[in-house]
Amino acid sequence: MRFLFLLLFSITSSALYAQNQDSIFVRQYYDKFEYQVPMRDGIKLFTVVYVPKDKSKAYPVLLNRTPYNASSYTDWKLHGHPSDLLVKDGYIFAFQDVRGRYMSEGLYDNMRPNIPGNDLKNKKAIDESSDTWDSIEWMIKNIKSNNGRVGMYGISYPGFYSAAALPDAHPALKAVSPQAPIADFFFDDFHHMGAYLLSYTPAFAVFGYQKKENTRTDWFNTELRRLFSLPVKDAYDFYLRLGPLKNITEKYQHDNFFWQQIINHPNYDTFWQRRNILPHLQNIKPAVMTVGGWFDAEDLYGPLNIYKTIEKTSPAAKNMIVMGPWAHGDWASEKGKSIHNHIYFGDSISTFYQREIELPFFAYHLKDEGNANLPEAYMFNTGTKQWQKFDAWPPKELPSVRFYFGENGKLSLDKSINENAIFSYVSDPDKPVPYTSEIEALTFTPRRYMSDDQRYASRRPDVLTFETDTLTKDVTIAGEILARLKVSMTGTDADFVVKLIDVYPQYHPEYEHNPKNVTMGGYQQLVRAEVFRGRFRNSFEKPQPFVPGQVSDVNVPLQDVLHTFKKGHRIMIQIHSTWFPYIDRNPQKYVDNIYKADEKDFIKSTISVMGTSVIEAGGEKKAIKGF
Ligand code: PG9
Repeated sequence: MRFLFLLLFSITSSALYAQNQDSIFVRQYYDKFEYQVPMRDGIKLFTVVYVPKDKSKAYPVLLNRTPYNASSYTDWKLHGHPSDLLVKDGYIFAFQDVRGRYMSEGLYDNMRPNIPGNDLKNKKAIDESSDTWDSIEWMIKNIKSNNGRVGMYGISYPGFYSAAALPDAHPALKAVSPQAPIADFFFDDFHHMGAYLLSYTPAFAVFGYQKKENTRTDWFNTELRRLFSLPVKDAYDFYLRLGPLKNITEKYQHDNFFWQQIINHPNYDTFWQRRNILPHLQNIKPAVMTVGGWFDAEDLYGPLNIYKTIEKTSPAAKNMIVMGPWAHGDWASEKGKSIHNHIYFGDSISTFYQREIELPFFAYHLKDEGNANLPEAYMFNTGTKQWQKFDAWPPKELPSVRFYFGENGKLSLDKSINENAIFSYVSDPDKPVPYTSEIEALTFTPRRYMSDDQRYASRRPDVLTFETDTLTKDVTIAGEILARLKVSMTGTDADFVVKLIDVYPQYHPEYEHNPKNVTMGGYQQLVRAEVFRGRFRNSFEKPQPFVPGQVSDVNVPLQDVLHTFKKGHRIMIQIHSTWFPYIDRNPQKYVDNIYKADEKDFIKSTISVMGTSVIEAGGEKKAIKGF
């Protein structure tokens, strides 16, 4: 029987899926049900449930809560979840439209604030945790052949809903895997360190309108997807001609409730603070496996900080992290060769993760199968292209590195070169530094740039570029990175983009998997980049202008890395003040609200970075003010 099962699975699993139809395998081995599950306040949440036909045993429930239409999960390939290995292993799969989305009742709220506690009597105190608690309680009682245990998983926004189930979790919730989870929209997705992600603007159509009735199809597909409907092939040109953000409000988003919230809360005020899930991740009981991609342009802050927060608040929790050489959600689908942009990392890395990491995690915690002998941190080194296991992240045993800037673009490791040096550039918002080496159209979200070639930027006069001599031995950076910049300017506001780059030797061979035939000799691979909106240098809640000519501290935290710069390569640091159209342009003249700035507020500014600046890379960074 099992052989037949396997044979059939291998045949059917490669079968072409009829769009929006259950796969042949699912129809063969699962029964499908649809429910409207009642919440404590009477609102009903639409839940699609697949139950194995084999009734000889009980199964755990694997729940995925989503704003992306549970009805469309029937083809099993939206977000690539669940993996075929989990489907073959046998679970009760539940997909639920969160409150206010598609077939579920109620109103939608982005990153709905968590209300601490779980007061079953207070019918008004609802949040994503209480909706999950009520859903689990109902499923355990009403879905036949469940074994009384529930797991959760989800990528991106569904990753947030998994994490949002952790505070005051239902006792049957035993294993949760937030994957590329959003933690806080002021640091994930729509903003990075306070700067608005202009490249996200089309995405507001999906999150800024309430549906009028329960529906299985997108209600924002009509006149609401205004930007999406434009024939724009060059987003840099389109957004530059569009001008200040206030023109987006007037032309495209005047009736979008989420856009109005964004532009009316330009600082990290209680509107955003209440939507941050991190402070609520206390006293966590379920096992947690957070998953992320080192090249995830959407949610990198989320997975790293959800893992670290639980590590600090719940030392007794089984809490682990997996970070692979992936863009957003890539681990859920297998393309054979694992390639990001032009860089080849190996074969079948997603399958390895699904088979050796995700499957054992759920089998152990939900079925008492196997031993889930998984490390605390299962991390892929993007330089050696090998998996590494750590018993802590960031690792304590690896030395950290300090970078200092010198004359003639010199970058030195661990010793200051010239503290009196001053490095200046003219930042012109009318000629912003592109964020990518290629022409990109309008996107739902940008993805490719995270390992992109930086030669287009290093040859610009408004990009400070520092580079080590050729390395005589491997240099590994494992952990957090903090750029402690000392800066001055002629303007009164500025953004700072800091990039860590792996410079390949001239003789580097071409990769066989390089469809665009990019010259890899001398390639400047982006390892990590981050922007910091300088007005928030002392506080994200209370921004401050700069005083022209006065030296100020701007501490720019870059997200973690695990990367070995190989002998024969060089290490490069770039610093600049525009990154377009990935982020909006800082007018560089301080205004209270950049979303309402006028054309006349945009000025050139001569920006200077002092030789006393230093970049600390690897290990754990000391906490900095404002965080
Ligand atoms: N975190 C991703 C996202 C959220 C909102 C807008 C655009 C992208 C995601 O859920 O895919």
